[in-house]
Amino acid sequence: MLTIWGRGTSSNVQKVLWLVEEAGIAHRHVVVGGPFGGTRTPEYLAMNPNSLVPTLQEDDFTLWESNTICRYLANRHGLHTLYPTDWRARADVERWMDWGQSLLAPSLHAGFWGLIRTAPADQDPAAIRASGEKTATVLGVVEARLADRPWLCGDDLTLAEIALGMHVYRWLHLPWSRAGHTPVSLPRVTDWHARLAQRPAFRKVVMIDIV
Ligand SMILES: N[C@@H](CCC(=O)N[C@@H](CS)C(=O)NCC(=O)O)C(=O)O
Repeated sequence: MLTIWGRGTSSNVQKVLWLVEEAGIAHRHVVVGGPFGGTRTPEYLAMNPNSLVPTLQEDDFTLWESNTICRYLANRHGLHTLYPTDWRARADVERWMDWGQSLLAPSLHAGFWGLIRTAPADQDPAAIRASGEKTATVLGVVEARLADRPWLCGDDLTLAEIALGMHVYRWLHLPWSRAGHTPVSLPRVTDWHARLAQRPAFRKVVMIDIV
C-alpha cells in the first residue's frame, strides 16, 4: 500500500496528492507536519531525517523530496503522458520542476509567509511587495512560454504543471492588497491556471483555503 505523509496545506505535499488524484493511484494519506506535528518521532525521522513533508512510504521503501516522489510515481505507474520517455521531452519537464524549486517557490516565499503565516503586527509590507514583484517577474518566463502552447511542455499536462500549479494558485489568490501590492496581469498564466481549475484533482487538492 502506498502512503503519503504530509499536511495537505503544504505546497510540496500538494504536488504529490494532486498527482495521485490526477492519476487515480490508490493511496493512504497521513496528515503530519506543521501544526499537526508528528515529524519528529523516531519512526518518522527514520523515513525522513529532514523532519519535513512530504514522505512516500511503499512497503519497506521510503522516499522524500516532492519532485523526486512525483517522478518515482510517474515511472512506477507508467504515466508517460505526464512524464514522457523521450529524453528531450523528459528533460523539458524536469527543467520546469527544477525551476519551480529554485526560482518560483523562493520568490513567492516571503509573500506567502508574510501574508498567511505571520501575525499582522509582525508583517513586513515592503518584503511582501518585493516578493509579489519578484514572483511576477519570474512568472513572466511562463507567460512567454505559453504564447504558442496550452501547457508548459506542449499539448499535454505534465509533471511540470503538477510542480508549479499550486504556486500560481497562491500567487493569484494571496491577499496582496493588505501589503499595498497589486499583482501585474499575466493573461496567459491566468488562462493556464483556469485550465488547471477545470481539473477535479486540482480543485480537490490545491484550490483550498490558503492557510
Ligand atoms: N525540497 C523539499 C522541501 C520540503 C519542505 O520544505 N516541506 C515543508 C512544507 S512545504 C515542511 O516540511 N515544513 C515543515 C512542516 O510542515 O512541518 C521537497 O520538495 O519535498
